[in-house]
Amino acid sequence: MKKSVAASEKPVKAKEFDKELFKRSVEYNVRTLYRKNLEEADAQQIFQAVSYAIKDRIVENWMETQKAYEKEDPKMVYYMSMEFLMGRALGNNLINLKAYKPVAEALEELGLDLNLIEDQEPDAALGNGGLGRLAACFLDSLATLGYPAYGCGIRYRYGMFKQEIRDGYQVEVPDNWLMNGNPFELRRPEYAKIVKFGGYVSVHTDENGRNVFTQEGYQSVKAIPFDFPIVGYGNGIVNTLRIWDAEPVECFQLDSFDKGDYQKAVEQENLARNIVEVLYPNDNHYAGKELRLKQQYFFISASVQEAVEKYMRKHDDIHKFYEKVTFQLNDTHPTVAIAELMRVLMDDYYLTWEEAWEITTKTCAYTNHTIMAEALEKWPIELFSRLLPRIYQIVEEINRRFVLDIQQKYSNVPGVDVQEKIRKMAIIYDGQVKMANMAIVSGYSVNGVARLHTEILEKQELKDFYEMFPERFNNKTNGITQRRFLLHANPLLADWVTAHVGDDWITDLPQISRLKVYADDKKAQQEFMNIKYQNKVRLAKYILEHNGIEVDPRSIFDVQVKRLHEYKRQLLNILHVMHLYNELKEHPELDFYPRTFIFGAKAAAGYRNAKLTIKLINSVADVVNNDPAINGKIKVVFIENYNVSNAEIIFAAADVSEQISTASKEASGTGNMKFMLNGALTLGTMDGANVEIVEEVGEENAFIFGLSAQEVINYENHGGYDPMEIFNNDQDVRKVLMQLINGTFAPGDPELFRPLYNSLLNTQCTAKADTYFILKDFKSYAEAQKRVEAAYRDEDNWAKSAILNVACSGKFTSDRTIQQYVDEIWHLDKVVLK
Ligand code: CRA
Repeated sequence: MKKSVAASEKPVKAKEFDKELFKRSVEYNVRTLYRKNLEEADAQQIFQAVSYAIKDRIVENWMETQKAYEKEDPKMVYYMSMEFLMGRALGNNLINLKAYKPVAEALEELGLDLNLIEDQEPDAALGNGGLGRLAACFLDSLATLGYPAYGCGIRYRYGMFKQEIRDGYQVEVPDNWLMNGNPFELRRPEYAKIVKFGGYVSVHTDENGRNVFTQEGYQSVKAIPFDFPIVGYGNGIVNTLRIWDAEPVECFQLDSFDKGDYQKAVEQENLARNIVEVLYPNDNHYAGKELRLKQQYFFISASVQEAVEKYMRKHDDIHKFYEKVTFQLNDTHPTVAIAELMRVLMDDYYLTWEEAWEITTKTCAYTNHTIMAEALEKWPIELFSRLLPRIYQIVEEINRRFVLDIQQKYSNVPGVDVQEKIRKMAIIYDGQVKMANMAIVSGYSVNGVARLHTEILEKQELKDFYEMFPERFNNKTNGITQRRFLLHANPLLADWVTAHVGDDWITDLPQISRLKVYADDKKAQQEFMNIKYQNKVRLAKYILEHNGIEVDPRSIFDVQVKRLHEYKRQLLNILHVMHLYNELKEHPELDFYPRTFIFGAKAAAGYRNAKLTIKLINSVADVVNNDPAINGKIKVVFIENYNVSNAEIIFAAADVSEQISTASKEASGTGNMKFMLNGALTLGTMDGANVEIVEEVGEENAFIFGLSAQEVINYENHGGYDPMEIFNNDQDVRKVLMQLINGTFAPGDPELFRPLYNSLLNTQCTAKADTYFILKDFKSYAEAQKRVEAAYRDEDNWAKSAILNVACSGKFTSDRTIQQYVDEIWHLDKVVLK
């Protein structure tokens, strides 16, 4: 259902770029901001001056877009997310304004290099990994497709930590990304909101006989929004990412209850200071910290209040809120929005429970991003009710009614154990508030992020809910924006694609399939391989500058970049590198195609095995890279501080894309799609979106190995498998495992890697071993790697497969994902600027 609410169907052309005006404005900005001329200004100052000049242009479009929204009054999506991993803004804004090349030229005329200027910008790293980057890609697609949208999040003072590698270990360094100010953001104090924590709820009956609930004795924080422009590609649309900062409410202006309570005033000030201080650096893992729940309620309460106020500025009937607004909850982190919306509707607008429930359940939709048990958010009742007393009352009532529904539905059904249903499905159970259950019960849509993932949700993880509400469940396979990950990240390939099939792919990625006819063309193959080579040279230069390691761009670049997590099995990769090294040492005559194994990964600060895996990779690198006996045939590189901006360089240079998670564990993956778009071949398990990637490109153009998701699940349901059997029978596995504990890679401290060894074998049998099936999949992985090598030797055929990967990547644009969200969940109106 696509509606267009504007008169003109033709998208406006991006305004002509006025080079001279732009140059003057850069010079002017340097002068007024820093009292300097261009020659005197340093690189950071020039970055600021250029960014402000670009922002001037964006602001024009921003105002026009918001005016159009105001006039057309379309339905809006509020994409609520604890994370937006935006990366750098300048280059992306230029790309989407279609001004990248002219600006680069104008700067060159001023004696400036746009690439170097872009490097001055710190990444906006307000996210951990896939989930946060997905949110950023979605914003790009929403603006490009012309859908009215707000991103709602937190303006963390410190984003994802910077990773330094010292002596092979990860060291976390604070990411003070706002140090030099942020030229693109806009502070909007006029939209500030008050958010209340703690205290208690008092009830009294008003003159109309209504029960009125008020929170008393609370602490409050002032939420101040900062707006970021989200520029659509070439269509003049600019949407808004609104992230909230916290400030103390007017100092020592306490309400009557608090009067004179100095202690409380100080606490309030501290609360404001702490609440947005830092992003929790966990990916796919729930830590259960009180401050985290405060963060969640803080930005949700502010966003929900604003959404309702904004709606009421234009409409008079709150009952129809859901006709103009939808909330998409990015995982369970923003789920408290459900109870907050109920609270606002009942306590501020005096709706009955039934009225508020009708509106809320038609407004909220939930995306599930993982089946990993340790990621499930469950808050202790004690903490939840102490921090959010009114919200807790509402959650209790949602739960009470839902439990009644379960009883009603299943009491007379033969063979159904109602108590068991309640145990699994209740929102409050066992002293805990279960956020996923609340999100499913209180919304109109539940979606997974790849077909396999959604199937597992329906058939296993959320089976009971699927049985009760089958119509709510749906799949939305993730996607990525080709504007950032091809047009900006890989200009050589982008130009080559455009030269062959035109530039429609920029906003219509499936058009890229027209490249297929060139897959067998020798000239095209050579051009493609030449571009890949140049991108490998660019990455090699980065590695030399940042890691001091020399790598050969003629070797196979075999890349695994993503968060460090046991289920993603970087350990499998490095164990296999150890195995190859052993083979080369034993058979120096072996005809071995040179290979560069590239890793990049941040580990959560408290994740022991993940951090030790980083140390192992670096230790193996030390030995292998410096062993003259293997003649440089294997190089191992750990790229420090993997982030969005260096990712762009890395994807462009990859030959092999390692997507080797234990099947069933990676909900989708999105890095896999970025590699494919840049012509790397997938070496992976049948997990997450890999399944759909292989379906698009054909199994002959990928390297698939390992247990299937169903096989993994079967083992898990029967208590796991016995890795000891493999250890006893497979010489290769046995050898690399022994090397973990005999000091081969840690001569001074042979016990260093014992915890990794134990995680795989656990000879004491006190805990389950190898829960990620690393040894089980080792052989099949090693064989797949042999196929990779053989395939790479046939250069023409490799080029053909690589081109086909690019050509078949059309499905994986986030434009497609967003269009499906719009058609099947949100039902938004497209706005076209006149
Ligand atoms: N860690 C999944 O693990 C998925 C992204 C985005 C993740 C990835 O496979 O691509 O979400 N899950 O959908 C998650 O964050 C809380 O769960 C991720 O980024």
